[in-house]
Amino acid sequence: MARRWTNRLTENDITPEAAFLNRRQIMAGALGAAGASLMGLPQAAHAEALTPHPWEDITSYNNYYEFGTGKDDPAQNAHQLTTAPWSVTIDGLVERPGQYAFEDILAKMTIEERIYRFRCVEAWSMVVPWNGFELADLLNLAGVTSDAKYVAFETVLRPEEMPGTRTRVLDWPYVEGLRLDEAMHPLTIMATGIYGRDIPNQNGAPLRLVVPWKYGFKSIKSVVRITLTDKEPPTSWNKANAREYGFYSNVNPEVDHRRWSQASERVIGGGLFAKRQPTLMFNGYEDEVASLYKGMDLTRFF
Ligand SMILES: Nc1nc2c(c(=O)[nH]1)N[C@H]1C(S)=C(S)[C@@H](COP(=O)(O)O)O[C@H]1N2
Ligand SMILES: [Mo]
Repeated sequence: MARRWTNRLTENDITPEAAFLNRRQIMAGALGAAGASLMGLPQAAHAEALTPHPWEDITSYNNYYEFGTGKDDPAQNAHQLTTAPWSVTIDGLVERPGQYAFEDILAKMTIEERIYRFRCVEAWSMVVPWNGFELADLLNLAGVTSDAKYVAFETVLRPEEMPGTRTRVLDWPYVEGLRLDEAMHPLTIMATGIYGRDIPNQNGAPLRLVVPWKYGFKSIKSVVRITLTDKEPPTSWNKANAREYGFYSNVNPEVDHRRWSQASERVIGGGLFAKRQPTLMFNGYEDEVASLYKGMDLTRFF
């Protein structure tokens, strides 16, 4: 199995949210765009020290269609979701199938901070300081059997709490899937927090998948079921439009969406810092994950 992944950034490198906001204000007041780049803000997309987006951006510009298709609908509506008690059913090709209570899972997991690039298929991006644990640790808790090849995920479906599910914009519940080696990769996490606080409902409380080298829609929210299978599982956006959304959906600047280019992305935040930046192969995680796809035609398996 994949080696444990070590965060390049340490706790000491994390910009406290307040300090970050403060610096942004200071710079917005004192400097023009040229000044900003002189100050060493990441112009090159390969900059190692990723500066997380403010809490406000991360929690007010969302995609969570169960609460509506507008970017601000989730922040308006997701408070209706009951997130406690919560449990995750882990079943299929596992040694210990069952309903795992969220608290029992948390008690056994090590929560880490992971500052990841996040790239939506709609060609916008942010940097998010997630808190969470490696999905591999959760799967090992249930004991994956040797015939398992894929992992299927399902979001909670509660029409009475989720106004968007009363329309047929997608085939509910929202479902996603990974190949087992992708799921076991140390970059793949289940997030339970942002900026050290509990993850807000609009971002997928109480726990959601985060796969940083894939388009954002793979990172399924508010997970209630994880099923190990030997067949590639159906995924919501592929079911909705198979020509536009493949199973893999790895971030790839060279494979365009049928209706737009994926070569660059709009960085959320606007104002002085509004800019497009080049999109990176595997969203900047090429060194870590390219080996998973060795020999695969990434145009065909998009
Ligand atoms: N259940 C569910 N999960 C979902 C979505 C959704 O509509 N429903 N949207 C996806 C998309 S398109 C993106 S870009 C990310 C957005 O995550 P964020 O709102 O935390 O930034 O969630 C993904 N997970
Ligand atoms: Mo997305």
